Amino acid sequence: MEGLALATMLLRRCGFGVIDRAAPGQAPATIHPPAFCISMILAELQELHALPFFDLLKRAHAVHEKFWPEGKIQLCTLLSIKTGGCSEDCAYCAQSARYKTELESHVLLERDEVMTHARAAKDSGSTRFCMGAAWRGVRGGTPRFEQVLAIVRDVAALGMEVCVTLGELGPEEARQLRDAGVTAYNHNLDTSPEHYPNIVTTHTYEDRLRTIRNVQDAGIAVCCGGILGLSETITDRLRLLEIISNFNPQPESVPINSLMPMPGTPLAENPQVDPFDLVRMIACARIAVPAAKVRLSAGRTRLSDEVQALCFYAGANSIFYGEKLLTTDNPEAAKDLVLLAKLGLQSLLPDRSLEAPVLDSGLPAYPAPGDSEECLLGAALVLADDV
Ligand code: SAM
Ligand code: DTB
Ligand code: SF4
Repeated sequence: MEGLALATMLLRRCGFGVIDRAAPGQAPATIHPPAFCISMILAELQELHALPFFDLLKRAHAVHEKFWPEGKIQLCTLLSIKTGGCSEDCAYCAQSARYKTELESHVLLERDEVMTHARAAKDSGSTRFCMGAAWRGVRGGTPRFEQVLAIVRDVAALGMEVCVTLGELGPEEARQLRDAGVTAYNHNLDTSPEHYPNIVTTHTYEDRLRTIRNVQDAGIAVCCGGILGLSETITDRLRLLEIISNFNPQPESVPINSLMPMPGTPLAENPQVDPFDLVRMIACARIAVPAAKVRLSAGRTRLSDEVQALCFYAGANSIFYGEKLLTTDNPEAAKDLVLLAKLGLQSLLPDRSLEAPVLDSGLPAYPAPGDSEECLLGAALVLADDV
């Protein structure tokens, strides 16, 4: 890492913001109460992750109590507005056109159909409506992007928070989405930069970071997280958190997905992640990005109520709610309501005025401002492959 970048990371502290530094290559001697940390480096995260389970949980819960109202969980509903036929080769994804999966593809849904789902989500108590499209990215001026903008305007008018995940975006597309009423843009980094090329070869980590920068610049809240179970190491998981923790501005939410193994994809036979490792990841995310909502995302159908309760204690304060994710199953809404009631948890109210986290102007933006022309070119090159 460049000296300046490292110095920046070390400086990005708030509150009592000081860490006892050890010699290069060694873990710091002490970590001050993590609630005061705004950005973290790998060594700190490794030290946290290695703590005895309950010590880590206690630390994470203390951070949670400082930053978030106790007992509130955000309920988000997902809808796949364009399914399958994607040009990309993400090894976990059933929507890639490169794998022979059992998925039924569909073109971009009509506005009315999306609105029926959005109203139902609102009526069921969901406060955020997240729309996903199996595209490498979108380009302004195309009919399908115009259709997405029209859908966003209508959903926003319902008073729900509106999140979209459409793949790669240029600066202009990001601005148009913001003007249409998008409150958050989901773009996951999924794993470490080191492991990413083992999972995806059709776009790069840099491409992902550039889109995130464009979203930040447009003043849209960034939702950025990852997936556990991609044959990654613990270091890969913590590198992901290190990078997200050093975003400037930091993300508004961090989804932690567990791989849903999809028949036909290269990762179809990957084993389930140890639930204790999932809880540890949630706890580290809570400490690394204290002001972000940490979303316990894909994979809840394979978790017991007790493990989910541990995740909430460790700092998860958002879930996908409703029986479907994009293409896979999620717990029944009624089952989730019973669980939340048992735990005394209530729904977090929607915040349509959701202000994107602001840039700390005393420090460099991160991801670094990219070359927007390159970004648009990148999108234009491959969009034609999506069906
Ligand atoms: N195409 C866009 C993109 O890649 O950003 C948006 C849709 S993509 C399906 C959104 C996210 O869903 C991925 O980044 C990944 O984190 C998650 N995801 C996809 N398939 C998954 C699976 N089988 N298990 C867990 N998470 C998955
Ligand atoms: C995120 O991090 N998880 C959601 C949402 N963002 C778009 C997607 C999960 C997808 C799980 C697999 C599927 O349903 O296809
Ligand atoms: Fe799936 Fe998104 Fe990758 Fe396409 S870009 S294969 S939809 S994760």
